[in-house]
Amino acid sequence: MKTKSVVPSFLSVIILLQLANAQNLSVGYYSKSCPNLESIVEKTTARFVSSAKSLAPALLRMHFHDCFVRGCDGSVLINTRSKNDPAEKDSLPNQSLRGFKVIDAVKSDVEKACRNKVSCADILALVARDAVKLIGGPSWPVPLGRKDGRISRANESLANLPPPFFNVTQLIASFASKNLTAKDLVILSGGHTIGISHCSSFSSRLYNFNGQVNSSDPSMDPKYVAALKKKCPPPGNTTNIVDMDPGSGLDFDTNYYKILAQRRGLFQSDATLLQNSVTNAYIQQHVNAAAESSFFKDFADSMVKMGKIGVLTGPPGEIRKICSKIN
Ligand code: HEM
Ligand SMILES: *[C@@H]1O[C@H](CO)[C@@H](O)[C@H](O)[C@H]1NC(C)=O
Ligand SMILES: *[C@@H]1O[C@H](CO)[C@@H](O)[C@H](O)[C@H]1NC(C)=O
Ligand SMILES: *[C@@H]1O[C@H](CO)[C@@H](O)[C@H](O)[C@H]1NC(C)=O
Ligand SMILES: *[C@@H]1O[C@H](CO)[C@@H](O)[C@H](O)[C@H]1NC(C)=O
Ligand SMILES: *[C@@H]1O[C@H](CO)[C@@H](O)[C@H](O)[C@H]1NC(C)=O
Ligand SMILES: *[C@@H]1O[C@H](CO)[C@@H](O)[C@H](O)[C@H]1NC(C)=O
Ligand SMILES: CC(=O)N[C@H]1CO[C@H](CO)[C@@H](O)[C@@H]1O
Repeated sequence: MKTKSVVPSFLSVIILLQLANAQNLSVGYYSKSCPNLESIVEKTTARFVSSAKSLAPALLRMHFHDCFVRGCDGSVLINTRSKNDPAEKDSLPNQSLRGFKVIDAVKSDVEKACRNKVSCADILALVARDAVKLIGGPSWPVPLGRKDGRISRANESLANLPPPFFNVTQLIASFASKNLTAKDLVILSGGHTIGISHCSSFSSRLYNFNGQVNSSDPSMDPKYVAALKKKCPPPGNTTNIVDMDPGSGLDFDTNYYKILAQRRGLFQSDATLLQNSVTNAYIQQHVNAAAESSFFKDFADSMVKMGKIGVLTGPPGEIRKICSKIN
């Protein structure tokens, strides 16, 4: 009797421990296997960002796209191997991703110091943190221990990444599906305080809004509509770009919330954050530069949460040798 009941519960304890372990990342994960990892990553990232600051936003966005599609498993970095099975990189939302060469350079420097030890998914999480810090944002300890995935599918990007025309209800649902809250949504959207957008990502708000000739989105300040029309001539110019946070697009600050409150958010997904009580309250509390330290702390916490989405900590995950190719 006794042994019979002990054996299954002993087994289930082991299974439970393995499940718990699968969720487990830790800040000191490479302290023995690659003790200088973080200084190597920071040095190489800084070399790129100091000569082209605009890479910083691109690297932050890349980590977001990685985490929302199949979890933070480096799948965004993989190149397409066959035309009838395109990788995430070749999906519509990813066509504007930039900075893959930075990840390749960091990986190559890390490999020189510690061969086959550090995953590309972890490198991307560290690079995103360093990029934000290098342009005046917060820094935070990054829990590590992710393994790299072996699958990357273009159609999963479209299905998992929220598009710029989503309303707040749709955005909250999208974030909830990744275990992130409405508060995480408004905090992480604060990433739009840096970087650029192509006109094509928002020109539907400027011209023929909702199919009505010559109408624009009434939720956007008409003066801002006029200014954007000058930069984005019709029809759907796909080459022109604008700063998402004009005048402060390379400074990580609270200006994003200030422009949202002025009805100058660039995407519908930004503007719509005024329409929900939780997200609106956060915006109103952060319109002033004085709220910067509160935003910085929140951003760090939400980035750590985002960095834990669907991570692989064991098989079938691997340590990729080259970030753009599965082993
Ligand atoms: C809430 C849902 C989100 C939507 C709908 C969204 C949408 C977009 C779009 C359409 C662009 C412009 C792409 C282009 O036309 O070049 C963009 C850029 C950007 N996004 Fe988001 N985004 C979201 C959340 C996030 C999050 C969570 C982060 C990071 C924490 C982020 C960081 C960025 C950055 C830094 C850029 C600028 C990239 C560059 O300069 O190359 N976004 N986003
Ligand atoms: C997660 O890792 C940390 C540090 O390595 C360890 O202290 C903790 O017990 C682990 N937790 C689980 C659930 O494995
Ligand atoms: C996505 O593409 C793969 C092949 O690349 C296919 O097997 C799968 O059914 C597709 N999924 C959806 C939702 O279209
Ligand atoms: C958001 O969009 C969905 C789907 O189009 C719609 O059902 C819902 O009513 C919209 N919510 C708001 C607040 O506009
Ligand atoms: C739309 O606006 C353009 C530019 O202002 C103008 O030339 C055109 O006549 C307008 N079309 C209609 C149908 O109002
Ligand atoms: C977009 O507009 C710019 C001028 O504002 C022009 O130089 C460029 O050729 C246009 N591109 C396309 C694809 O229309
Ligand atoms: C969300 O949390 C649940 C419960 O902890 C977990 O089973 C699920 O895998 C998580 N989802 C993601 C995308 O991380
Ligand atoms: C289809 C397509 O344009 N894919 C692009 C995705 O993004 C990478 C990096 O910018 C490009 O190299 C691909 O050509």
